[in-house]
This record gives sequence, structure tokens and C-alpha cells, in this order.
Amino acid sequence: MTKAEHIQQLRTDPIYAVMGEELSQGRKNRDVAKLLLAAGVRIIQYREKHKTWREKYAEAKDIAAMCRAHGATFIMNDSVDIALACGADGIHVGQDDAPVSIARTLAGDDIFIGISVNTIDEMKAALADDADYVGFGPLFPTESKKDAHEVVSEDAKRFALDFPLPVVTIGGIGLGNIGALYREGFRSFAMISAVVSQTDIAAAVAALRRALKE
Ligand code: TZP
Ligand code: MG
Repeated sequence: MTKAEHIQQLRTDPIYAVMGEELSQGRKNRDVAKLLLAAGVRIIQYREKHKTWREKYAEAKDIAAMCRAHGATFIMNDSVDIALACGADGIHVGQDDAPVSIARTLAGDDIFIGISVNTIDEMKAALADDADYVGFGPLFPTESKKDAHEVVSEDAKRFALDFPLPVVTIGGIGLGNIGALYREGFRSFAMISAVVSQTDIAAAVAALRRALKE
């Protein structure tokens, strides 16, 4: 798949799973990736904060290959070098990681780049820096990220609903609120606990997709 096709997938498939072993009920990342793909998830971000470079690289390389075989989009969190080394389709950077412009210079034009944003100013900066998408949140309080920002403001939400780049919402999203967010106008939902922390990932994903249709 080309970069444009991956970005199109991001625009059209609402379910974006973020994976990390600490929140996976003791399951290994490769096994979780298998379950996600079997559940029909087609956008997967690998996010590990406490593994070594080599561990992350080895896992990410395998999971990137699995995603490729399924027509799924594989996104690496934080690390431009691992993203390139493992053949990721996209990179997701935070406000403290490499800026989008530098990540782009390092990574070249074939890999898309998303950045976490919490405020209107950060969304404006992401646009000015030519990001391919923004990860907008947290929408709700979350236990999954210890240093999460405060919940986004209503002004920022209004701005995000009118934003020209794909907006991937994140933070505390799940079965209880995804339908309401969809009705508010949001179209993409990144989740950790509502997907990878679930005992039955396939059932959880199916329920989320149903909630989006209601
Ligand atoms: N960035 C902002 S909130 C968050 C990240 C990585 C955690 C999302 O996890 P959950 O369990 O879906 O709230
Ligand atoms: Mg980061």
C-alpha cells in the first residue's frame, strides 16, 4: 500500500488500536497484534515506553510484516529510527519527540507522520509543519497514560471538528462514549484499554463498530 492509501485508511476506518504490553493482560505484543488483525483492526500503533531499542525493533519488524500481509497500517510511536528500520507505514510523535519537520527530513516522504495535540495552538502548529494527521486528546480522563495532559477544552474540540487534517481522537474512549463522539462529528478513535486490554479483543472491536453504526 502507498502512503496515500494508508492515509486514506486512516480517514475511513474509525478504529485505531494502540498497543503496549503493560496494558495487554499479560499477552505478548506479537500475540496481541495477531488478535487485532484477526478482529479486523487495520490501524495499529506500537507504543512501548520501557523496552530496549532492540526489543522494540524486533517486535515492530514482525508486527509491521503482519500488518503488511493484512493490508493494515502500522504506526511506530516516538522513534523515527525504529520506524524506518522496521518498515513502518507511519510515525506518531508527541510534543516532546522530534518535531514533524525534522522527523520528515529524517524519514523521507514515503512514511506519514502524526503528532499528538492537546490545544488549538498545537493543532495550528501541526498544520503549519505539514503533519499528516493529529492525535487529539485526551478526550476523557485516562489511566493508560500517566503523564496525560488535561482533557481537551470545548474550544479545542470545536476547532478539531473543523480541522483539515485527519483527527484521531484519543483518551478514555470506549463503548460508553464512542457513539456520542461519532454523532458529535469525530471520525477516528484511538484506544488502548477499550481494545488491547479486553479479554475478547474480537468481541470488543465488533461491539465498538456496532456502536458506531447506531
Ligand atoms: N495519549 C493520550 S491519552 C492516551 C495516550 C497514549 C492513552 C489512551 O489510552 P486509553 O486506555 O484508550 O484511554
Ligand atoms: Mg511520544
